[in-house]
Amino acid sequence: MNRLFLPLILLAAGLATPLGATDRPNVLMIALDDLNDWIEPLGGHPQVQTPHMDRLAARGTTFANAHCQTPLCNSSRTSLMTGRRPGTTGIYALAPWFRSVPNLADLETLPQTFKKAGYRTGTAGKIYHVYPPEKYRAAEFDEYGPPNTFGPFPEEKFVDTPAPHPLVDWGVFPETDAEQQDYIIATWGVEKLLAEKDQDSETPFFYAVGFGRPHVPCYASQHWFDLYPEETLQLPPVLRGDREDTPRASWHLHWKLPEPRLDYLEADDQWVNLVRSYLASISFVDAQVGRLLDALEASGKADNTIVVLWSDHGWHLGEKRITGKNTLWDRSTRVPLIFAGPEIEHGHVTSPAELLDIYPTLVELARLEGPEGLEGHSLTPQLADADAPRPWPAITTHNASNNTVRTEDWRYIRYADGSEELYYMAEDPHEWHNLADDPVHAAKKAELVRWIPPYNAPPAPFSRARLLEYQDTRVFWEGTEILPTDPIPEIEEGI
Ligand SMILES: [Ca+2]
Ligand SMILES: [Ca+2]
Repeated sequence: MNRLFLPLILLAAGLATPLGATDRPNVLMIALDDLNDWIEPLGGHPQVQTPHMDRLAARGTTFANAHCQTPLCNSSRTSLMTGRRPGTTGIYALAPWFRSVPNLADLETLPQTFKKAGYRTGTAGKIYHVYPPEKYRAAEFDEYGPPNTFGPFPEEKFVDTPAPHPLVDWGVFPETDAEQQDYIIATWGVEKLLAEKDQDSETPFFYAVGFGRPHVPCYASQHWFDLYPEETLQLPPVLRGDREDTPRASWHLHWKLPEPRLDYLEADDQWVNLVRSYLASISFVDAQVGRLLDALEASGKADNTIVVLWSDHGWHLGEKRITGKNTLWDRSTRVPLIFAGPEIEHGHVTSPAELLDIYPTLVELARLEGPEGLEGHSLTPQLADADAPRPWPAITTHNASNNTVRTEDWRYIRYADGSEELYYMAEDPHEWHNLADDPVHAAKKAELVRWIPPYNAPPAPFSRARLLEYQDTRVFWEGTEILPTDPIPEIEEGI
């Protein structure tokens, strides 16, 4: 019998027996921030160079149709770490920290499940949006390394973007990789892994290392820019007038952002520079992933360590006339998701997967018992056989009642005001042609509508930053009403 299916049967029979502590696999979780599908295993950009994520994919399973549950840092990470949908918790925005919300305060999280089972847990960098407030910190992980800072920063911003946000910047900086906070974060991981070599511990480890790149500022040293010569750089494909068939509600999701619109990038001749800087940042952070993988191999523990690599959501670089996240299209929802390690075959899965699935998958691989109420589905069938059937689509929510359903070939979006989009991804991978009003596709639309969550919780108390609320027919962006006649910022009102 395939060992993988044994625990399923045991679980089904209610007889799950945890493995002995020493038999359990270790876990190395690697998180990227704002990394879209521009990695070699996903082919989102034809020129991107990510040899280390590629080598991880070469010994594991890549989920090529994986999607975040919400395209924003805090909410996506809260969903992944609690195993709950944003529409269940009401965490949609950049704040609050979920434990400050009374009905969420006691949720068991992914590291807690492992900690409870006797794992040694540690983290560095960006796993949650920021490190938990001091009083909650010890309950999440045993040990904390250096935090994410997105630094270092030059004395002045390089690019004069319309919103003077200090993080929204890009260019060649600093002089050496070793100055970057992500390098320092990786070093912590390297040291922890190398120490495992001489560690005679009877308990396995759960280490979570989260990088800040390629989230803005897209700073990387010159040698990473040299990988992407300006003269041959390919810009992402953009259809002029693409937004003419998307409803106004699609603009509400990213009404006013620190990230600039494509109009600005073109007017200020920054499009090539941003794309190049984003690619350079990706290759830099890929090298930090490589340092962790090298250390894992040197530790002698690679054969008994599950590696899972993910990004919290994607990022637009001009597509649909914007940069940044905060959309329900593939550019914003599609993410890298790669598993490697014991009981994981080499595979490329094209059926949908969700970041929400990471929690139940790791729990099952480690033969642990997760808490009640996890909303994802274990991916172990696909880790054993990439073609294993999967009946569920990927669902992404951005602020209450804006939901999208992604299957292998289709995407359906329904916004809070009832307006819709429908794309045949198999033939229209850039989501250029909205078919929602085409009667030819009425039956397909009806089939997809059934997956839209029937209820999205209202925003949790203290929600703020990137918060969109509908009150009857009135619309509020970060607390300020959007009137039906208001010009779309930086689009209809000029830059
Ligand atoms: Ca993010
Ligand atoms: Ca269009």
